[in-house]
Order: sequence, then C-alpha cells, then structure tokens
Amino acid sequence: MFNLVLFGPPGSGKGTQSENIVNTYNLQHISTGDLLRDEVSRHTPLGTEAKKYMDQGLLVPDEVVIGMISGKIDDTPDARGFVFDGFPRTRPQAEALDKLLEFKQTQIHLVLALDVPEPELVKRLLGRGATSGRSDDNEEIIAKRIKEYHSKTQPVADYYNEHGKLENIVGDHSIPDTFKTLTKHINKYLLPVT
Ligand code: B4P
Repeated sequence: MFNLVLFGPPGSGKGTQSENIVNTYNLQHISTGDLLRDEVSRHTPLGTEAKKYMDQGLLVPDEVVIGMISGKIDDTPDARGFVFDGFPRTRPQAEALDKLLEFKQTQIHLVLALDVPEPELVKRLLGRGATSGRSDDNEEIIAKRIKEYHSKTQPVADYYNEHGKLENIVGDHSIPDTFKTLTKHINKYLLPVT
C-alpha cells in the first residue's frame, strides 16, 4: 500500500492534482473538503455544524474531520493506497492519521507540498469562486483562509519534515507541468497504471 498526502495552502491545486494522481496510479482519493461539502449539501447534522466554519473561512474542528476519515479508509480495505487531499490540516490531525494508519499496519509514505505565492492563490480562488458556488469566493474570506493556513496548517509541514517525508514542489507552473513534477516523486514508490 502507498499513502500520499497532498499538502498546500487554499487554492494551491490539491484537488486539481489529486484527480490526476488517483487516475494515473489507481489510488483512492480522500478529500476532506469534498466530504464536508457533501455533508453540507445533504443537510446532515455534521454538515450543518461544518458549514458554520467553512462559510467563515475557518477550519472545521479536528474531531469532526478525524471521525470522517476513519470510516472512509475502512470503506475500501483492498485499496492500492490513498491520496489524502486537504487532510491533515492541523498537527493533531496529522498525529491522529499516523495512529490510524499504524493500527491498519501501514503509514504515510510521502508528503508533497505545493508552494504557490499568495497573489496567485487569491487570483485562483476568486476565479474558482466565480463559477463553483463555493463560499470562499471573496477577498475577505480568502484572506481569513490564508491566515488560518499559516497559523494552524503550516505546522503540519514541519511535522512531516521532522519525519523525513516532506518534498516541496513549485506549484505555480501549468497544471500539466506541476503534475509532471509530482509524478517524478511518486514514481520512486509506485509505477503508473495508465
Ligand atoms: P478544500 O476543499 O480542501 O480546498 P482548497 O484548499 O480551497 O483548494 P485546493 O488546494 O484543492 O485548490 P483547487 O485544486 O480547487 O477546502 C475547503 C474548506 O473545507 C476549508 O476552508 C475548510 O473549512 C474545510 N476543510 C477541508 N479539509 C479540512 C480539514 N482537514 N480540517 C478542517 N477543515 C477542513 O485549485 C484552485 C483553483 O486553481 C481551481 O480553480 C483550479 O482550476 C486552479 N488551478 C489549480 N492548479 C492551477 C495551476 N497550476 N495553474 C492555474 N490554475 C490552477
């Protein structure tokens, strides 16, 4: 089994690149953003709680997100591996994921961190907001998300760096060029199936 974390600030392209990666390597995609948006659209109690945070550009509480992930991993016991997209986003989430995977006798093998300058992030998120109907479609919420990223999520990169698993990737090249760079790192662990 091969498990990858795709890491980066809001709008760095985690969702975009995850799609390409799971198709190329036949991995399971776990996006906490997608899972939360699904809960919101179905008006579940979890979704109603999560929406309060998401609409303000804040992270959803750790216990909510960690509970969701555990069930999702159990759904596909025969997976070739997982791409964790947008998770972990806090150090407690990273520690919980390590414990969960250890219990399942596996681990995170590689963390690829997309590095994109802030003005480009804002531009992309405004562009996505114009068509997606997502709540982070204005500069005030985007600024809050980036602040939240620096205070709570950036320490996750330090955590994986301490464990020798982090690779930094230039993320402001074109989508295909960025993908090519990502595959160079993944190919050291796993061969493409397509
Ligand atoms: P997410 O759904 O994870 O998404 P994101 O960070 O906004 O964007 P991503 O990096 O995936 O960028 P994308 O590919 O779309 O988070 C949403 C919210 O959910 C969070 O704010 C939080 O409240 C909550 N949440 C999620 N996970 C959580 C957790 N673990 N704990 C707590 N809360 C959690 O790319 C953005 C745009 O750029 C797109 O339009 C794309 O087409 C474009 N783009 C991508 N790559 C490009 C490139 N190379 N060049 C030009 N454009 C590019």
